[in-house]
Amino acid sequence: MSDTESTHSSQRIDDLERADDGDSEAYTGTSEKRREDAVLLTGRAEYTDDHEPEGTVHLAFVRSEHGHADLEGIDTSAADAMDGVLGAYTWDDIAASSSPGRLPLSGLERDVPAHPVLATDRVRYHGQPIAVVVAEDRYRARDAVEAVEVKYDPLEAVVDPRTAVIDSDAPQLFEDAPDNLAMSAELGDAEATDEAFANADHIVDVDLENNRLIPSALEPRAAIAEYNAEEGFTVTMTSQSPHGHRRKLAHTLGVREGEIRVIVPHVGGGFGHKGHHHPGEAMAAWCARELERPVKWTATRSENYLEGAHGRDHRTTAELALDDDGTIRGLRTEAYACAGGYALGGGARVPGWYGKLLSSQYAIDAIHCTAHSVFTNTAPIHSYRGAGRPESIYVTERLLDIAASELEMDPAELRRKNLISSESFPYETPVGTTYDSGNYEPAMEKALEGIDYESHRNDSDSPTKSDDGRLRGVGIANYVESTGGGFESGLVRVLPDGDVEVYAGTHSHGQGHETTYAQLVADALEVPMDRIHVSEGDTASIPTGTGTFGSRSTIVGGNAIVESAEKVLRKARAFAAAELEVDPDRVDYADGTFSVASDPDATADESVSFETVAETAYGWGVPDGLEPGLEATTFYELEGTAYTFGTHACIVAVDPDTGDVEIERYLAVDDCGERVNPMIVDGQVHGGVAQGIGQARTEQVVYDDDGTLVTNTMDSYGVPRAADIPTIETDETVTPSPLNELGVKGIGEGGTIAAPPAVVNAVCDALEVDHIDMPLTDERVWQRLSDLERDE
Ligand code: MCN
Repeated sequence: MSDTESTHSSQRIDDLERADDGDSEAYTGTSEKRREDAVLLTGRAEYTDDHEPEGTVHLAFVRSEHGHADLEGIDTSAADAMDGVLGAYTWDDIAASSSPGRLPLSGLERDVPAHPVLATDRVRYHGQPIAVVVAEDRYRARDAVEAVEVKYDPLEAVVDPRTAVIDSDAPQLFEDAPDNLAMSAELGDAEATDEAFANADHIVDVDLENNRLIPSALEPRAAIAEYNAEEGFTVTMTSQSPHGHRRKLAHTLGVREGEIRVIVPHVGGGFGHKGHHHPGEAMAAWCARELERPVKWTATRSENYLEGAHGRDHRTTAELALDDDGTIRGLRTEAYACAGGYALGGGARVPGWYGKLLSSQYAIDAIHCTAHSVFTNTAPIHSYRGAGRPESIYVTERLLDIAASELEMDPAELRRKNLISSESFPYETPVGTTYDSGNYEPAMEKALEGIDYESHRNDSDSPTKSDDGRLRGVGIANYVESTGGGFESGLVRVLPDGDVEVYAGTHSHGQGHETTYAQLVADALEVPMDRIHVSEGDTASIPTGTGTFGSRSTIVGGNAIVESAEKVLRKARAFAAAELEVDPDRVDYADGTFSVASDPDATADESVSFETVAETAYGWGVPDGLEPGLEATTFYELEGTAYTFGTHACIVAVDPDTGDVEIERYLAVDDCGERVNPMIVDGQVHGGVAQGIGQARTEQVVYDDDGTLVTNTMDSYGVPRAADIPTIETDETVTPSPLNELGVKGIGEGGTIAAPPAVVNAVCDALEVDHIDMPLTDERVWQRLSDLERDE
């Protein structure tokens, strides 16, 4: 695949359609229209809340009004007595049942209790579930919630992770987690880093906050659970990982995985938080068993905000050591990362991954990173699009700009000087990460040229500086993104008429797997794409799976299904060989037809079609030595991690009177190896960049000192609006990953990683300041400009 022309968001989709020149051109690498979009765009797609089996009743939560409090009593009697209420339950009911009632917890050093589905005797964050009521309809359920009386004894709260550790008077959330530490992780070589700093000509530093975010998927979390003693549980729910949720539900309910079937219909966005296990789905299932009625729970937007896993929330001090000529010698960071009131799954371990990308695209002699994961009276934190990678790249890319200013060097030149050279791959960084492949300079040069960097930076006559009274700035950010990880299952089944079913353990919630996987399998089997039917989202259709997160579906799921297709084709070849009465290695296959290889005397009937082979495979006369059937399942495990990379660049104009920041241009140059569907890749970049701009400009979760969530609606939490997002221009380079046959890497999170530093670097350039913390709201930028004026 070669480099393509830049595309941008306003380009018509028709232009991107696969050129139909009649040749049997591969589907992979072409911008096939997303086949899933017809139902999504015409409102025919079924989401979890659309599913309502007969007899469904509705569950609503009583949630903590305090950030930190002891529970002195819960009275559900008035709610219980209300018309249409079937039951009201508290932790005492869970404790008296066969279910452990605690969400799974992994990898912590401290012996702290896991998140209970309903609070036991203390609440540790605003919105923590305390009780549930189930009623005939959702309105009565909500009314009944109001009738539950909870007596609290409020406690002092702590919401800032650094304060929670270093302030000896800070309230302690758990007895067995002294200083509120969930865990501390260290990466790199402290001694070597100290030495690098001791010998360096310059040291620059920054103290920064990576602002706390709330994933704002269009569809809130929801679950509907059905139960009967014969078949066990069927839980239809919003999930990024159907098999993962089955495993987690089994843990929380105290049943075997085989007793649960998880079905996941269309999902309206996830961004990480639908991969985690929350009390909602567990309580719906628990109540379904208790009441023997289908129980539905659908979060309101505010509930999603109160208790959906949040993201980021790091306080970091970081230092960079350099020589006079700009050679980077060392990098040192200490981060305090919020875990929330409870650790959710492996969420409290996210800061442990954080340091692994601190090297970004640069050859740095020594790095040392300490990261603390800290309990505070806030909603649990887990992975949100990027999960650790945006936090680390932001630190390094901010330090680079601060260093460039200190050394009076051009920020692009400083980056160029320190890039890991293309001959150095695989490259091991000082924090123990091995980058599989990379060629950083061409992507960076493309971005610089594309954004017209030189004229913005150096041409004093350029009209771009301040011809309309606004302050112009240009910012660039290089990034790497770890993608892949773990195993994935992929099943390919050829039906007797030659149609092909594909099942994967991943679950698309906007990424277009139905199209992408069909492209891959159609190419592997050399059959038309419309004969491929892709399914995800039912634990009954495939033994197990891992799920969609970590930008892993294309690289791990894609390779799993392609390997299964190859196995199927090998078997089909054996059937064809028996039919043609030759050895399998004498059988050629092209475009759906098997024929005898290079036999000059071969006649037309010495060929057999894919359909005929499929029919034979399931028919009465299966040739001797062959088992009937034409299907294969692969559990594909990716050895290592594939590192996507790129450079994003933008131009901003800041109004000095109002602080308004307009992003005048944004260009993303990304390299995710081979692209299966370039249009979807562009879409992924657009979405990620929009979220990254949201973090840079408008999004900030605010808790008050008592631990009350202030930003609990879309009115108060700054999800970016369409007008905040500029036209996003995209371009690419292609450096295949050597770790997998397809040469692909993931792309799902690159935008959220690169956009925050690109935008902040541009605004800092415009204002001629070293650093401003995100989000760069108009008010914050205006304030900074006023402070600068006052200091002059
Ligand atoms: N792709 C490709 N070639 C590649 C890599 C990817 O063509 N080399 C295309 C494929 O069409 C694929 C899509 O890009 O379907 C995304 O692939 P991949 O990078 O493998 O990411 P995943 O499918 O595993 O998706 C996960 C990733 C993550 S971690 C988050 S969070 C996220 C994201 O994707 N959440 C999303 N993108 C999202 N997009 C939407 N619309 N909604 C979300 O919630």
